[in-house]
Amino acid sequence: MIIKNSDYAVSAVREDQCPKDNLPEIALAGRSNVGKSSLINTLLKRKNLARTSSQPGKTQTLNFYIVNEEFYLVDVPGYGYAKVSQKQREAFGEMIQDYLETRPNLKGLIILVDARHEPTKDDIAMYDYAQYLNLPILVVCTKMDKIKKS
Ligand SMILES: Nc1nc2c(ncn2[C@@H]2O[C@H](COP(=O)(O)OP(=O)(O)OP(=O)(O)O)[C@@H](O)[C@H]2O)c(=O)[nH]1
Ligand SMILES: [Mg+2]
Repeated sequence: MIIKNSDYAVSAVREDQCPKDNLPEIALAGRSNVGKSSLINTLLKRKNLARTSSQPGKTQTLNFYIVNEEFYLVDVPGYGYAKVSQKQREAFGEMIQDYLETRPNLKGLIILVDARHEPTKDDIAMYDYAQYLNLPILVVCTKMDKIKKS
C-alpha cells in the first residue's frame, strides 16, 4: 500500500468522541512499551506522529490517525503497566473493552508482542479475547533487533 498522507485525527476515551465519518479502523494493542506508537510511525513513515517514550504508559487515550483519508490506525493504551493505579487500570480496561466490543468500524486488531520474551498472560488473554470477538488478528513481533543474530 502506498501511504500518500497521514495525520493525527482525534483522541477519545468514549465512543461518542470517536470519529464519526464511518471509515474503517485497525487498532494496535499490546503491552505498555512494546512499540505500538513506534509501529504507527514506522508504517506511516513519520518520525513523531504518534508520541513514543522509553517510559511505559505513554499512550493513555485511544488516538486515531487518519491514513490516505481512507482508514484509521488506532493507538490503544498498553496493558500490563504496573505503575498505574488499580483504579486507572480498571478505567483503561473498560475503555479498551468498550471500544473493542462495540465499535462497528473496527475491522481488525494488530497485537504486538515483544520478540525477546514468551507472550505474557495478558498477551494471551488479549489474543483469546480478540478471537472471541471474531476480530481478524495480526500478531507483530517487535524488538527483533535486540535479539542476537545467533
Ligand atoms: N530496539 C527497539 N526499540 C523499539 C522497538 N519498538 C519500539 N521501541 C522502543 O520502545 C520504547 C517504547 O515504544 P512505544 O512505541 O512508545 O511503545 P508503546 O507500545 O506505544 O507504549 P505505551 O504507549 O506505553 O503503551 C521506545 O523507546 C521505542 O523507541 C523496536 O522494534 N526495537
Ligand atoms: Mg504508545
